Amino acid sequence: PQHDEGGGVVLERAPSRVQPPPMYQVVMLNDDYTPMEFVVVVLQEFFGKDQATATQIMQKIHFEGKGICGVYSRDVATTKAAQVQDAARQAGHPLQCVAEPAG
Ligand code: TYC
Repeated sequence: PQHDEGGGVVLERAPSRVQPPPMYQVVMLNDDYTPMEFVVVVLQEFFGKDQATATQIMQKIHFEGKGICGVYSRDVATTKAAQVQDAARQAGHPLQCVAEPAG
């Protein structure tokens, strides 16, 4: 609080020292064995994509080798990558999913 000429109190906001958390992208890698339909379902169930968007992302991964499924805080990104790999192993697929610093 600072006092102005008239003796009143002027409240000024201090510059915020709070920084947004560093973001991590969840990247899925292509392979020759995981069914396309499994990848589309994963993108819907774990990353909240609609069917059309999930299909586009799956095709990008299939043709370009990898693709970004979503961008999150580090905790959320690493958890999602682990959950996807768990689901893939349970289903017997070699799908690889990793979290890495975004940007
Ligand atoms: N290449 C796989 C196939 O032809 C499909 C696929 C897409 C696999 C994306 C993994 O992250 C992936 N069945």
